[in-house]
Amino acid sequence: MDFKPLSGREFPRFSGIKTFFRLPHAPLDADYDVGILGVPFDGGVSYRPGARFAPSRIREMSSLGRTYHWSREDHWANRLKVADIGDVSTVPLSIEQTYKKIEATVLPLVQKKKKILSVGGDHSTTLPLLRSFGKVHGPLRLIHFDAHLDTYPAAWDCEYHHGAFLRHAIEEGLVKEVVQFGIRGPLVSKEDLDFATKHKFKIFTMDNIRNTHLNEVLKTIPAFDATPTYITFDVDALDPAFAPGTGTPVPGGLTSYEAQRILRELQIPNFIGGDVVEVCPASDSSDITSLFAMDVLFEYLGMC
Ligand SMILES: [Mn+2]
Repeated sequence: MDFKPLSGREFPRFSGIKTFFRLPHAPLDADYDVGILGVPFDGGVSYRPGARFAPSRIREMSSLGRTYHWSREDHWANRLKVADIGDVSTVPLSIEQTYKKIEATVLPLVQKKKKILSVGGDHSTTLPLLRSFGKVHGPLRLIHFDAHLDTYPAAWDCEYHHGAFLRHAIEEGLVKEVVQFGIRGPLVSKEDLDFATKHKFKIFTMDNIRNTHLNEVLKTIPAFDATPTYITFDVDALDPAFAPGTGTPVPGGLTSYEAQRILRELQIPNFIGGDVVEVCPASDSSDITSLFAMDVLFEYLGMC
């Protein structure tokens, strides 16, 4: 297997069987460096369902993906063996069973030192991914793009949902350091911030990002050391004008360009994996949210 994307100059980008970035679909045990994995599960959402359909739509839109990163001067397809490793088997009626299946699939890959980029699914799916990475590399640094803190308590007596993955990841000792981008109100109450304050999150709120010129904000991103680092990107970090296809939209978010600039600025010596979550194709317009999710994956490939 050559792990090269199908060339758009030989086979037009609307042709071919859809895989992430037109890469070969490889079995889990194939000899790739980076596996792109679909996680089609949305049983953890509190508002609009539909993220279970995101991996297939993002495969479709990633036909437009390219292989050379201009600002990083990096051609990932020449440097890495990357494959579409298919979808995790999920259980649409059970978050607990789905968590077990995600971890059973991903943990052995992480143990073999594979980098895994996952395509959700709702944000509840990040917890079993962090369990897999945290057990091998942890405790981790987490870079988290989101409108929401995702440190919330149980809802409807359900401990696990898409607004609680980060609280669990910290309580379980998987994550020791958090840097967030795109966070904004309104909150349910002032106490919503207590968990983030207690655990010393570094938060770039929307006000922090917009109060000065973007170039000045980028200079304040910390220089990261070699702590194993995972990035999770909830597309609701973007303003709904740029990412309407999402489960819990919040006005006043990042533009797609601001998000690209922040991602391009990140210098991560030990990037171990990442995910992009909460794309809801049924609420999207012209697939712009799926297209952006493809772009996040592209940025991750430049960091691998
Ligand atoms: Mn989230």
